[in-house]
Formats: sequence, structure tokens, C-alpha cells
Amino acid sequence: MAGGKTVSGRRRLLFGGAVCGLLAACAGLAAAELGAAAVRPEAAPVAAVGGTLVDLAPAAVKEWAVRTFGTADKPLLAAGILLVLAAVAAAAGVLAAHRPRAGAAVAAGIGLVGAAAALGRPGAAWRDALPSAAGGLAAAAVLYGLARALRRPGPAGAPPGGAWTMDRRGFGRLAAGVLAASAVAGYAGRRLGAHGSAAATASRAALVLPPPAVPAPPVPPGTDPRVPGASPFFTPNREFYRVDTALVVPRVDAGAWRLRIHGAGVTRPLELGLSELLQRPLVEHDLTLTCVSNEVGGPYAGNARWLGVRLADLLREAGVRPPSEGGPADQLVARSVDGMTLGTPVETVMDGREALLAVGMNGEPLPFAHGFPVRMVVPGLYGYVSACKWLRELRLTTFAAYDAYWVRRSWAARAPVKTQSRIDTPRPSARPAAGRIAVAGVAWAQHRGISRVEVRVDGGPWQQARLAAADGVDTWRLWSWPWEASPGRHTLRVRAVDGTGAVQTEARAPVLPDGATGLHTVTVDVVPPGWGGAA
Ligand SMILES: Nc1nc2c(c(=O)[nH]1)N[C@H]1C(S)=C(S)[C@@H](COP(=O)(O)O)O[C@H]1N2
Ligand SMILES: [Mo]
Repeated sequence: MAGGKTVSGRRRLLFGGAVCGLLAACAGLAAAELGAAAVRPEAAPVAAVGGTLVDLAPAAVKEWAVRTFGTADKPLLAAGILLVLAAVAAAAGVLAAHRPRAGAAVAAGIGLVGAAAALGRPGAAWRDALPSAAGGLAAAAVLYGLARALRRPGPAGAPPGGAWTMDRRGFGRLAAGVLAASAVAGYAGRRLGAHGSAAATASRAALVLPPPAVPAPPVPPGTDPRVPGASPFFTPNREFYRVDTALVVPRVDAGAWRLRIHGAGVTRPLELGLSELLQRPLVEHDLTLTCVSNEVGGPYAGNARWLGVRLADLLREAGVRPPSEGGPADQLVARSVDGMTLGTPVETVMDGREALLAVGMNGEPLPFAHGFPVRMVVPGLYGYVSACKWLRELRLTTFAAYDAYWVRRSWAARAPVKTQSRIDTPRPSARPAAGRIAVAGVAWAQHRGISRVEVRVDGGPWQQARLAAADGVDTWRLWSWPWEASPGRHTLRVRAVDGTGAVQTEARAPVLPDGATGLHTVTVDVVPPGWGGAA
């Protein structure tokens, strides 16, 4: 046996090495967490690598992820990154068990990957590389130390030759120590990181929104018939859908927030803080926001009462004229603090509709997830071409000269909302009892309004649904239809007619490039009365 490695020695190097690699990864992540607390949460390695992957992913992959995982796509992405990291770390550990220096070098290299990703993120400064660099160094040091311990010659009489001869208990103690230190450092990093955004949290808590100079007209009675199982007219902020690329929700300190308005045709560039913005007259407006990634029947639509400054007024103040008045810019590019860009037609923003720089949502300052302190909303346009959250810059340019974020990823540059209708109840595959069943849902065609909704059962005629009262043309309209349902499997379909008289198309189109079309269809099994059906 002299000089040779035993089979069990090799196995120990393999498994012991992998364990060393995983422990080193824990130590590295914890060190990076501490570093990110000192720099900013977006600079943490998993967030930086995840953000890079989100930006690199082809539109089709992103669209598939949103469709398949919904809002769970972000935690799943993070979990995927951690799994890959674990695999690479285990491999580095096995290498380290044979060649400690080489293994440590690989660990440091993983840190460099994180650092490079962090440096490539929007708004990154050199210090954004620090969390990953610290993580890489910590991982390298821990891996080197553990690998050396693993290889240390054991007591006299044990087989020599670089096999694992350190006693298990000693190694176990070392491993437990590394784990405990990592847990403490990681936890401290998290706590300190939360403390770092305390100023933003406090600024939101302290923000008192001025009353609107132009309040929304009273909501007419009857906008919300409250059919059980159907969407409410106003979507509570907590339930409002969220679609964005931010793996870490930006928490902007309102006191430090600035907005810059500049570009082609701007004769008086503006730069404002929040208090200056709030000195302007505030307008209240009810508006349904919808996402271009919403499948027919999907959940990415919500209705809120927004409070904000008229964007057209601010643009006029800056000297901007729309193209119809000879202005040179036809595109308004909004940029967020996290580097997102969204392009909106200047003509649309200035045509008299209530395009707002919103500060309030359903009676409170914007939630962080919905763009605090200021976001844009424009009636009639999908969110990705209008609703920039965490806004920090408005630049006037042309569609010919500049493609915004989603346009570079094969989505359409211009995207007015398409007429859509959705059946909220009964749910697909429900088993309601035969008899009268309330079919109900929502229909939207922002800035055109909804004039009619029709429901069809199986191959029967289109029947007119009962429309709830309309709260203007920019919000969705609730509808219901009393169905005398007979036992058996039935298919319900819905379609809407917009305010111009155009009927929602049945033609199916995918969400890419400018929004899905087709009719929402729900199949239910109506059970004979007395069978205990359920919606
Ligand atoms: N900064 C930023 N703003 C953004 C996005 C984003 O990814 N980043 N997504 C847009 C999209 S695609 C939509 S549909 C709306 C969604 O707004 P909500 O999350 O408040 O519902 O925000 C828009 N504004
Ligand atoms: Mo969207």
C-alpha cells in the first residue's frame, strides 16, 4: 500500500472534497452577503448573476418562464443559480482535495464571475464588485484550509499517501465551525442590508400625499356587483399583479430621489426632487394596468386609483411639443433606477389622456414593488411601453434612433392595449350544481371603453351579459351573466365590444410581440342538482 491511495482513501477524497467545496460556498455566500449589506443588495452575487441572466434571456424564454412560473419565476431563478453554484463548488472541492491551491483558485474564480456580473448591472459602480470579491476570497481561503485539513497525515499507523486520515470527529468539528460562522455572517449581512434600506422605508412612511387638485369623479354606483368569485372593481395593492425584471425590489429614498427631463426638443431641461414634483397640481385618475405578457384569461391586469402629476404638463413646462405640433421627438424614453428603459409615443402622452407621473396608488404612496416613489402610467398602453416604475429619467428621442429594453428583445415598439375579456367565475374545471349559475368577470379596452360583453355556451348563440356601471373609458368593466345550466360538460366563452363598436377578435395570437388575442374559454362539469357541486 505504501505510496498508493486506497479505494476508500480515494472515496474519502471525493466525498470529503465535495463537502469542503459546499462548505466553502456557504462561507463565500455569507461573506458576499455581508459585503452586499455594505454596498447595495443588487450587488450580491446571486442577484447580480440572476439580473444578468434575466437580461440575456431571449424573449421566448422569459415569456415561457412568466407563463409557467408566474411570479414564482424569480425565487426559482435564484434557486437554480444556487444549485449550479453548489455543483461547481462541489467539483472545486474535489479538485482541492487533490490540489488545494488549484481548488482555491477555482473558488476565487467563481467570485470573479459574480463580480463581473455585478459590474455589468445598470448603475453599477466599482464597489459593486466587492461583495463577490469578498465571497470568492472567503471561499478560497476556507476551501484551502479545509482541503489541507482533509489531506493532513493522520496518526502513526494510518495509511499514508494523501488519503483522508484526519479523524472524522476533528473534520466534523471544523465543518460545523465553518457552517456556524457562515450562518452568523449571512444573517448579520441580511439584517444590516435591511438596515441599509431603512432610510427608504422611513421616507415612504413619512410621505404625506397632498390632496388632489383634480379629484377623480365619484365612482358611479354599480361598478362592482360583488359576484362571489369575481374580481373586485379596485384591485387592492397587496393583490395587484407585479411584473418586472428586478430580482431585488429597488428601495429608493424619496428624499434623495431626482427626476431629469431632457432630450430632443426640450428647451428647458428639468430636474426635480419629490417635493418639487408634489408642489404641482395632482390629478386623481382610475386606470386599469395590463401586461403584454398576459395570456388570454390570465392574471396580469389590475385596476387602481392613481394620484400623480400630468405628464403632458411637465413636458410642456420643459418646452416639449408633440410631433403633431412640429416637435422633433416622437418617443419618450423613461429610465428607472434599475436601468430599465421603456419607450412611449410622445403623441399619446400629450393627446389629452391622463398620462401621469404617479405617486399614489389606491390612497397610499406607491408600494416599493410598484415603483415608489414615482412611476408612469398611461391609459391605453401596455405596461412595458408606458408604466416605468422607480422612474429617474425622461429622455425625448425618436423611435428610429432608440430601441428600449423590451424592443431590443423582440417586443413591439408600440403597443396599445388590445380588447380583452375574462371569465373569473366559474373557474376552469369547476363542478357547479345545475340551475342558475352566476358567470362573471372583467373586460378591458383602456381608453376606448367597453360597450358590451357577450357570453356563449357551447355552440349556442352569443348572449348579452349584464354590464356593471362604467367608471370612465380607462378602467375595466365588470360583467355578469345568469346561466341556467344543465348537467354535463359545458364550454363558456366570452367576448367584449369596445367603445368604438369593434368586437374583440377570436383570432388567437401569442403574447409576443404585442399582446395576446383570442377568446377566454372555460370548461366546467355541471353536476345534477343535489350532488353538492362547487364553483
Ligand atoms: N423599472 C421597471 N418598470 C417596469 C417594469 C420593469 O421591469 N422595470 N415592467 C413593466 C411592465 S412589463 C409592466 S406590465 C408594469 C407592471 O406594473 P406593476 O408591477 O406595478 O403591476 O410595469 C412596467 N414597469
Ligand atoms: Mo408587462
